[in-house]
Amino acid sequence: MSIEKRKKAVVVIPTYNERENILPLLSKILNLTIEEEISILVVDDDSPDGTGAAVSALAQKEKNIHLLTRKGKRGRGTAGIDGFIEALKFKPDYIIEMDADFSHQPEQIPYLLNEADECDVVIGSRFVKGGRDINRNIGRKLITFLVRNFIRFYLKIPVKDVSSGFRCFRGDVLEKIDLKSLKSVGPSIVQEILYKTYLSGFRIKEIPITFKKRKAGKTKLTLAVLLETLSFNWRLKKLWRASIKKEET
Ligand SMILES: Nc1nc2c(ncn2[C@@H]2O[C@H](COP(=O)(O)OP(=O)(O)OP(=O)(O)O)[C@@H](O)[C@H]2O)c(=O)[nH]1
Ligand SMILES: [Mg+2]
Repeated sequence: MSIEKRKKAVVVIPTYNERENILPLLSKILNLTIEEEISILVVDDDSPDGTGAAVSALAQKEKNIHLLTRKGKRGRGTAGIDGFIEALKFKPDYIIEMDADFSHQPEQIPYLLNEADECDVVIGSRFVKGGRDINRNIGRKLITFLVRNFIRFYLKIPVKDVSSGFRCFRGDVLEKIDLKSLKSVGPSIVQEILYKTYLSGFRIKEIPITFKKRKAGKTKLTLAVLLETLSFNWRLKKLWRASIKKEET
């Protein structure tokens, strides 16, 4: 009788001051009933509120919890890149990324994994049929609407939710896109990876998710971060179109 090996999934969660959210979130993920063997990698930028210390204490007891602490290197973008590079060392079949603040529902991780054999990247989307964006104020919804349409039509990515940070990649996709070459420091990393995977010809699928307002703690999205994200997206077209064409010749 042959015993089939369980596939491996690593969930990468960037954190900065998420002390109130992180332990309940980790517990929910660990208690999911799924076929895959799941590990969680928290990428914490030495949060002053002790997020890293809380995760570190749990990691002593739970072998599937891992912590990457970065000192003096703030940024959602570089945290994502470093997290993916570290996650690839686990030789995973799948890598999932999600926020720590319960905007992304841990119960929906199995839906992402279910689709991951049919394509290369599965995006948890608010804007396909069945997707929802609830409890957020009208101002945030308006910003999301404007940013998403600007990026979608400017970069011409045929994806409805280009700023979704709840996604599942097949491990080999992230091996192939050369993570070290990515340039984003802030949240534009979400679009930079999406754009690069799209230009590289990977198959992308969107499935509906429910996105909610953060449960506790404060947003890190300031006006400065928003403007930096927009200006970086403006540069993305030149940056990656040119370099991918060069690789092909
Ligand atoms: N490691 C690290 N994580 C970060 C940094 N900035 C944000 N994050 C994390 O990235 C995720 C998304 O950040 P949020 O502040 O929730 O940004 P947002 O989702 O656009 O805004 P809100 O949900 O309204 O707060 C969260 O898990 C944050 O803790 C950072 O500089 N370093
Ligand atoms: Mg959030």
